[in-house]
Amino acid sequence: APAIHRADYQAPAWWIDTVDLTFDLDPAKTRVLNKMRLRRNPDVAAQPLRLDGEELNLARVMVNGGGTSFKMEGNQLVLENLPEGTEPFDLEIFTTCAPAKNTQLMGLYVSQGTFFTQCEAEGFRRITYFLDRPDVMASYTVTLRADKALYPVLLSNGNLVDSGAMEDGRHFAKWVDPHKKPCYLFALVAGKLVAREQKIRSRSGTEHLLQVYVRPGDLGKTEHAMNSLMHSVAWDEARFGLPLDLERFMIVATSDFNMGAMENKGLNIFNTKYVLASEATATDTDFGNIESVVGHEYFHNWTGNRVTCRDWFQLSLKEGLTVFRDQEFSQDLAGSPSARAVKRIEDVRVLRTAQFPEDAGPMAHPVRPDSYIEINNFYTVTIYEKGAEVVRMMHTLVGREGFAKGMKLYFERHDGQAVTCDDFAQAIADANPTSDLARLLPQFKRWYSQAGTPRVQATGQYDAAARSYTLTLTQSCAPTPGQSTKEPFVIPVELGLLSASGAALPLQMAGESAAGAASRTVVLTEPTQTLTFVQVDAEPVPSLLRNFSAPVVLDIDYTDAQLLTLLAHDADAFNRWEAGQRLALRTAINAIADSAYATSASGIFDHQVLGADFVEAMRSVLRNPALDAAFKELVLTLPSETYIAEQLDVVDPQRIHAVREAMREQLALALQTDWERAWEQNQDTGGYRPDPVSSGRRALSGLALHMLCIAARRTGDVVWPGKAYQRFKVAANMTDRFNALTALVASGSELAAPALARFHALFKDEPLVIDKWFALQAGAPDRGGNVLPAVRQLMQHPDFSLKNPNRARSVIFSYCSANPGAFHRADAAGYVFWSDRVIELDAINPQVAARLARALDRWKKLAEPWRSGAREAIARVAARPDLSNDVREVVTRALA
Ligand code: B3K
Ligand code: ZN
Repeated sequence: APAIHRADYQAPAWWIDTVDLTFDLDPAKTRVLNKMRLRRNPDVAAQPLRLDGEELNLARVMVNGGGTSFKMEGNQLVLENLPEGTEPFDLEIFTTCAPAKNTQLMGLYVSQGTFFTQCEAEGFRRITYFLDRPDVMASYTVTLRADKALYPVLLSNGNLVDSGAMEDGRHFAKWVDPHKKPCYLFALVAGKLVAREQKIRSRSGTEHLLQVYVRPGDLGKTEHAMNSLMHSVAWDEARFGLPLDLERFMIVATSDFNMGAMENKGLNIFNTKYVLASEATATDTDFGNIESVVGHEYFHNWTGNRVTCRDWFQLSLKEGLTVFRDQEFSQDLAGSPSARAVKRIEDVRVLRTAQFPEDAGPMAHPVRPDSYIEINNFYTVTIYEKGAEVVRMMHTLVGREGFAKGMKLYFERHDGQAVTCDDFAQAIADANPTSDLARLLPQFKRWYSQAGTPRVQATGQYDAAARSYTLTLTQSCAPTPGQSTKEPFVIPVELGLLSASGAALPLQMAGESAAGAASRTVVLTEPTQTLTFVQVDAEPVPSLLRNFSAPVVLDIDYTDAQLLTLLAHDADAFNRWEAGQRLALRTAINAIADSAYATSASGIFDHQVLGADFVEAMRSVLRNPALDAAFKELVLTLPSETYIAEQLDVVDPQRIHAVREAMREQLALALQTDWERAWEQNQDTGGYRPDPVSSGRRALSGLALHMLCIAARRTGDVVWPGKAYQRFKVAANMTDRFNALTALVASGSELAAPALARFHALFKDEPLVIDKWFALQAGAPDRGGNVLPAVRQLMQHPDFSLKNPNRARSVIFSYCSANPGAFHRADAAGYVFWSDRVIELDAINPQVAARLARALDRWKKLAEPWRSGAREAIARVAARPDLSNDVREVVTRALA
């Protein structure tokens, strides 16, 4: 397939004003009658009407009630003899499709006997012929007809205006959406479902009905999703003045879904993973994810639906902004400054372990890409998470109030329109005319056009005689595919200075008459900038990029002593955590590179590499009564193998794994009594609540138990594995139960096998829990190459199915994308397995296959023999003549 270029954008030659769809739903053959009112766009040169369609059987085309000539060109239905002039006319198209055969889960499909749709990005064309592009916005009327016994619930976007019985046991429902929308926001659902309902009243006094639809047995697991939805509605109104604009807002859960959820107007469709939760079946992380995904989809109602994207290159217009909004929502709900910092650290961890590698690999692309072959490949961490960081920087540059004003102006200007990232940035800047953003807007927008992660190098120079401290900050950005040189970015750097003993120093810069606050934001715009601080009594410790104020890599040569000062004293919680991560990362990198540290023949790295200072600093954090448990858990967790690998030019995944495991074991042994205390002090009292404080306590006690089981493996202790097994058996909630199970599995305890068997027996009727059971085993630490055979075994398990995306992800992705120590085998068997699965999945579901294909993105960094093995496996996939566009694009770019 040819690449599509952003620069080639042209407005549509035709507008579709109204769409009246009638569905006769049948799994084998669904009939779709599509009556549209169209007119020529007078601003565009006359041309034939080209409607997109895929895997449709065309039965009839009529114009103004009569026959018409048409032809097919590839997947397009082309009509040349349409009425002249700009008067609207009627076009009627009758097609059929086969939802039961739809394994791609795009368009109309059947999941467990219920009909669902997924139209973003280009799934509507699999339902009917249409102008399947987001800048064509129409008013929809939808009539659903189906067997009443099999499909008692019939849902579509908007308001239910009519319903009733038909002959032969069938019934119908008619829905009218009061808002114009692009077709990617169309949805229908039909099946046996039940709903939790909640009436709410908005600030302005209007009543709304909220509904969460699930399969009958799941109603008891919908309370948290409903609470999250109510919080979302209230938050958007309170923080941005954006009310719910529908009488009825529905969420429907399905267990067969390609991603997390979808923001269809008034009818969000969700993966069950992001709806269903009970304390017995869902972890604290699941509860947190449900809150943020429910929020995310709800917030799209304004950022995405009321104002949508002009074309798919603008995807981050809605996704980056909506991720920023859901991150702020979760922080606001978390409440305390410490809980906010924990959420920020978690978000940055995702950015740095997933987006930074993407930005440095073959799929690197700007937040607003210039071209793509398959748009589904561009629902990426760059569009979403880096896009959110770009919005966050705007927020930093104009301030919280200024940003709210900017949002207001954005909706005043663009409500009901399909617009661009430029339009958004312009609105935020125009609402804040004296801000740095307004002053620097063209340069700021390089964040949209230039790919790659900028690096900021910082060096400090203290002049004792002048009592001044000079900080030199130099930015650079490596080439990315198609972009060999980069212009400087606008980089907000929030910073402060600490005395050697950790006191916050008031900041006074050269030329200023008095000292100001102890933290401020400096905006970098030049390749190199120098900042001079005066009235500084002794060499300070700089704390830079506080709260991760820009998505960059900060290179700075801290001494260990400086990092220990920051870890113990920085006023910024993010940088306290960051200092601990830098210390651990430095130790890991040195140990990996040091040939004096050999690994044994069986791959064990048996050396003490953590220094006493680091161990004692970790002990102080663990013992510090002023710190929250959630924060301690983050500080005591070593940087991931993926993050360590990103810091290296040549990657030996086995050595990284072995070194990190050794560091963990050392930390487990050296802090044994403190882990015991952390375990004891953070036991649950009272009922389960997934709030930040109690979930933080569970996270820390879970880590402690894990560390105690790791220590036990070395000391031969049987008490802690026994306690873990006991906890596993009696735990009152899934978080504690799963943490205990993880500790047994990850420490290689003999009790792991009986615990896994028991866990399966307990939860055999809970698919989302069985996903965890699969994922834990496929993600287990490798012992002598045992994980790959175990994964092959898991694929033979009666509960395994490649067709269910959650299940495929729980086994195959957990192994290929989340278990580097087991996946990167010297004999390349992991890579061969990967290539087989990519090919196999591609025939079923190209979107899921293309995600899996990304697992080897960073193959060029691998040392031999991994590098050659990986290249061969990718080439093996690429050699297939019958690949989808999705997988073809990924492997072609990987080999380029
Ligand atoms: N907008 C959808 C993602 C659709 C992905 C299509 N391949 C979910 C979201 O971001 O909210
Ligand atoms: Zn989204």
